[in-house]
Amino acid sequence: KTKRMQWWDDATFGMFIHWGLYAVPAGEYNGKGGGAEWIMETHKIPVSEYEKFAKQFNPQKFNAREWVRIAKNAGAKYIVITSKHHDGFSIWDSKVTNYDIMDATPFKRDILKELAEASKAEGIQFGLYHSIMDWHQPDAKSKDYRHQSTEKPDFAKYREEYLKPQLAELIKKYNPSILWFDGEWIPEWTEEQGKDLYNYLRNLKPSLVINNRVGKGRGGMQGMSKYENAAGDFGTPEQEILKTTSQDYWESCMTLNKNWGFVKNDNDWKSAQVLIDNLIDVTAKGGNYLLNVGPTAEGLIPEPSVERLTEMGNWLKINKQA
Ligand code: FUL
Repeated sequence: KTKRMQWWDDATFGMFIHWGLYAVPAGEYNGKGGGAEWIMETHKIPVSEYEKFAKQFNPQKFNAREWVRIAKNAGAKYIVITSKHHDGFSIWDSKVTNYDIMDATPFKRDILKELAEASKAEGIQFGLYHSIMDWHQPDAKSKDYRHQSTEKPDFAKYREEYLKPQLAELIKKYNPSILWFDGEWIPEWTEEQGKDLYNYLRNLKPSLVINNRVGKGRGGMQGMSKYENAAGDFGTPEQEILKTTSQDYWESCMTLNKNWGFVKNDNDWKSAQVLIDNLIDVTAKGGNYLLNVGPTAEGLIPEPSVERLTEMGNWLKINKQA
């Protein structure tokens, strides 16, 4: 166990936020259901069509301070928000692309700046989820997801001239405590590239905490390293909790209903009791619990999510854990 990881290890509970253009279709395209943050792929929506959601993204009810307070009130010690999901859209003022919140939407407010400032003010650690896979950048097109175009992608160019500059920008502008990678399973990405990226980022900010999906080390949804010295600081079991205690750092990420991104018809909420039991289970086994909310295109965290998070916070307060 290292000093750098101490705060993260102690934190135990975090709030995940999946928010982007996919909140506009909200799980339905051309009258057909299916897909949340994956909707672009699920319905094979062409890039030029998907881009149109940007013009409709105008979340006037977004209040960064409110969101951070919801996390804090739940007893969460950190938040992790999607700076860029697989759809490739950047929810901050990026100088590397025009496919971002300032240039492509009527909203024109830097979401990450507002959230980073609110987190700092409320004493909450700020983290960013960033997808390596990118369905929008022509050079990033993976051979596993190339139905949408006939271009000849140059993945190394994307990595060096787009992915890395964006990450450097994020570190410089918003000083995140955590970088949470994903979309590493595409064949173009290798463990070696993961290690290189990990070192590059730690060099820019030595105290950074980075998940294991920066490399190819995770073994399935259980998310723990499948080999020695895999890149990254912690394992990422998804929608499940380890069966036994582990000495390795790990964090179980989970949805409150069925989906990560907002889906208007998803009312399949876990009960507060189940969520509290999960938190106890994870904590007892030495892990962290990263519980997800999927805000709406208006900028609101759905009420059923807020209710459950509030109940968790109340339980933690009664038990003097928060
Ligand atoms: C997965 C992604 O593909 C999902 O969209 C989500 O972000 C989840 C946390 O990780 O691998």
